Amino acid sequence: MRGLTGLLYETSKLHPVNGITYRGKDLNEIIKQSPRASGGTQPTPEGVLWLLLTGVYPNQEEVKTFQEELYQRSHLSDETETLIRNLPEKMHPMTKFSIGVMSCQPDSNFAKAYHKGVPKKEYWEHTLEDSLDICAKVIQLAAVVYNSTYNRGKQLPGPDQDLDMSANLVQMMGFSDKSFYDLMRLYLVIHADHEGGTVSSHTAHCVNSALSDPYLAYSAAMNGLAGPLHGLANQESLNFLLDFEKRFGHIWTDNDIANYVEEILSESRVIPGYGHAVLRKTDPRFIHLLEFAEKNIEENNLIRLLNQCYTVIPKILDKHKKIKNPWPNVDAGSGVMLLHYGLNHQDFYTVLFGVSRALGIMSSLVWSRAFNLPIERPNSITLDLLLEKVSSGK
Ligand code: CMX
Repeated sequence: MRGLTGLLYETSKLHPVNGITYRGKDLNEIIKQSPRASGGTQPTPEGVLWLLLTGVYPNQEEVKTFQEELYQRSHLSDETETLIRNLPEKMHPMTKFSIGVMSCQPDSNFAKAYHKGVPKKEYWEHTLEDSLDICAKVIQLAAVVYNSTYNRGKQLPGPDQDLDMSANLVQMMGFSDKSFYDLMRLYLVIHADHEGGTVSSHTAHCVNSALSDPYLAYSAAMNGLAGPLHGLANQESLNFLLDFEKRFGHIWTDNDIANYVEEILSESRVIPGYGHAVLRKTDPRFIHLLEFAEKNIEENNLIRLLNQCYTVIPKILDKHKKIKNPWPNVDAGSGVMLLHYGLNHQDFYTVLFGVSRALGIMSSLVWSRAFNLPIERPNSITLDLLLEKVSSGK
């Protein structure tokens, strides 16, 4: 279905060269114009959620009230916390996260309203309630998943209502560097949405089109995001760099990178963090991360390697004609930044992607219900019928 337009998706649009726009605004503009947290250098996810939902930027007063509102909605039940804490330690954090979302589903406002028989034209209001709850709760869910997996037994701060979502998440996971708050703000803002055809957004759209409530839709989306060709690529990309570092240490050449890449390609494996189904140029989100690193992170071997890979790898991939986009996507760089601040559990990275993607997916579901979009049901065909059609030329 590559290139086939078949979805109405209100909140964002991806341009093959210029990258993503949220409500018609590109990331450069959003990063400049969206309200900042006090003392921070980056826009807050709360402001971007407002933008995705309404199409306009909130002012400082509105974003403050919205932050308070989301804080009030962020509480997790004891049952959910206990359930996550009791999941097997070895279970992947994305699986725990998805289960955590499902365990909140009995609180779905939409499901209750539907079973009471509210009229169709009110569906969007109940979807909005659930969507705001989910965007608020994922911060706490992510922190509980992280702490119950990697910080067992440690006393850590609870949520602080004076902090924005990003700072709260970082603090609840046991980090206190203010520059990490800013990285998390940038991270949550740039991963929030990538139009409707991504595996995660499309899955949510499809599941919700059956009037499954937003919890069911979002959890399903997270199971798609957990795939290595989609959101898991961020952990794979860091592993790719760390494996290189293990082999070559801190002294390496462009040729070493080229040989390493060719070796992976010869085993029919992909180079994580490179390529894209729609983008045909470097992902602007990757550039934003590099710019953040340039301003805030002292150069180290991994940053040097990341930058040099950006010079060497596209030239190699470009020689493999089947690869339509040799340029890096957002997942190529995010792991190096997170590692710099001490977040060294790669398995957790996709959960952060999922937290961010809640903002776009949830805003979009509200609009899908407001537009009263129908159940999604494309046609399919069997191989025999397909062969028949091809041979008859019809
Ligand atoms: N390394 C090696 N081969 C690659 C490649 C890469 N980075 N990118 C594409 N290819 C290959 C594909 O596997 C495909 O090979 P086959 O025909 O043998 O199956 C061929 O090139 C054509 O693919 P394409 O049309 O260029 O790309 P697709 O739209 O099929 O796939 C994507 C897009 C992202 C899945 C692919 O580029 C990829 O696997 N990249 C690495 C994983 C990654 O970074 N994913 C994250 C994407 C962003 C996100 O969703 O988070």
